[in-house]
Amino acid sequence: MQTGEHKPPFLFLCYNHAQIKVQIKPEGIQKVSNAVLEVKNPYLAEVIEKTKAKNANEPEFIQAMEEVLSTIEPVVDKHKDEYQKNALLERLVEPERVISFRVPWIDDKGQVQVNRGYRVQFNGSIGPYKGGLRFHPSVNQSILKFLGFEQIFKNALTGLPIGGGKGGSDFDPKGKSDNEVMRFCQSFMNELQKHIGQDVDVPAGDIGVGAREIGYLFGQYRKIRNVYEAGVLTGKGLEYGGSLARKEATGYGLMYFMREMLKEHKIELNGKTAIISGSGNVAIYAAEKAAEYGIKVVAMSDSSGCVYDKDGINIETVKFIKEIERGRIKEYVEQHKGAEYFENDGSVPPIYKIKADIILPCATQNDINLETAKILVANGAIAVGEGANMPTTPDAINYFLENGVLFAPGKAANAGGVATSALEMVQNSMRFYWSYEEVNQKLDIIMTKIFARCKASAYEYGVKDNYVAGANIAAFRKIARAMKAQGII
Ligand code: NDP
Ligand code: 2IT
Repeated sequence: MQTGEHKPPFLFLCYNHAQIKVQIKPEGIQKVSNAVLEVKNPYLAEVIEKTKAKNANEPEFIQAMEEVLSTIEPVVDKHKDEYQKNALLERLVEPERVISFRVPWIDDKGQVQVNRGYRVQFNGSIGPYKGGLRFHPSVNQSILKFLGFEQIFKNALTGLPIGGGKGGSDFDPKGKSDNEVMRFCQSFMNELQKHIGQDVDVPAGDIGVGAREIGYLFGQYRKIRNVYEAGVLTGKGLEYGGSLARKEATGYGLMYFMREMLKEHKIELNGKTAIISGSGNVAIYAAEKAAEYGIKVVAMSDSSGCVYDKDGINIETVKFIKEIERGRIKEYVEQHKGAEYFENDGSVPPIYKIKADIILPCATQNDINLETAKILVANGAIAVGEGANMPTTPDAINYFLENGVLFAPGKAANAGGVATSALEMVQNSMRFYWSYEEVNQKLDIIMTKIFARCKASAYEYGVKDNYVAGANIAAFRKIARAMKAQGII
């Protein structure tokens, strides 16, 4: 990997609006081992093949499973007989429980609507199932199984006692009134409450689920169960059991991880440029912390398009549009006349054609494919930090690693959100609150340690600087030990 400040020479302009320059490959960058590797261990190869066959209609789950399993081969090599005898990998890829249920609700016109709700309780070996709820029309079992699977490893990396789970619905909160959202959340909780509890399973937010939805869900849980069990959900409002700094935690945590990773490679954050896909909870607070570190965030997006502001995105404007008005990112240009808006056209999202040093995908899965990765590398990207879950396809990750781009995998880099959720649970159990500074400092320490774990495991297993493998190995070793200790269950 490179040492010293990264100052690549630039060749030519290639994108009309954004002064994009193509970079000559800097000296000193060496090839890093790939993220998704060809597996030689026969037991591991067999588990991967059988899992693919058994879940053939779940492409996102297969993608997440294959990435993890292919990178833990050196650990499996060491423990092959033990894992095989106990079917440890076969048990790891099978959720402990998948719950799917009907969610009927009445819209503002009096019409009954029906959505499908889910909770995937994937692995509870190191603590109560923990993970967000996603409300988005694309939600299906494959997506929630990939998210639940990722969550097992992410939660293990935090060092806190939380197992892995995920849930959600194909309900689309966009364009719905507050009352419709409330009625949906109440109906969703009517069923979900049978399966959760502060020591059982603790949901939180994700795409489409923020403070408003958590409030309605918590209210219905309290009404049905007649108990003030604050720790049953996280991401709550500050008035009723929420934690200071939870809202900021995923985005800030991402930047703490990036700070550590770039420091390791002797690269200054100050003075760099960044693009951040998405403009939701994770993107907004990643942008805020990036600006604090002296990084100029030049573009942000939503699912319709992106805004480019060469002077740096004004994050207060984005917060107002997104958090207060629930509007679209294109409204940004009405308030910042120098800024430009580019609509998606179905090919490479326009945000990824804008030149920047640091790339922070904070929207959704499989946002950056190989074609996009090639553009980003050609435009001189130094580092990618996944604020979203699995925003980069495996071939794109490999391309980044092969081209010396530092890569921070989501399950490590975006773990600050769930880690702070666990800190919210701690405060709920104590019936006491920490100050903003206390929570934020704990978050910083947790993210710093996560980076150290990824680095140490990558080094120990001969894949130095490959933090994808490092994160998977560090997390897997802990989960494997916990599963083994608890017998065949
Ligand atoms: P929000 O709902 O707050 O924001 C989501 C953002 O991503 C919006 O800008 C949205 O645009 C965009 N987006 C969503 N779906 C798509 C899509 N299919 N194509 C393009 N853009 C899309 O969610 P979060 O910020 O909470 O979550 C963002 C990512 O971070 C997700 O991958 C989530 O799993 C992950 N994450 C979240 C954590 C948290 O604490 N919230 C913790 C760790 C990871 P639009 O409004 O147009 O839909
Ligand atoms: O993907 C994630 O880690 C989250 N959406 C946060 C989960 C949580 O329980 O806070």
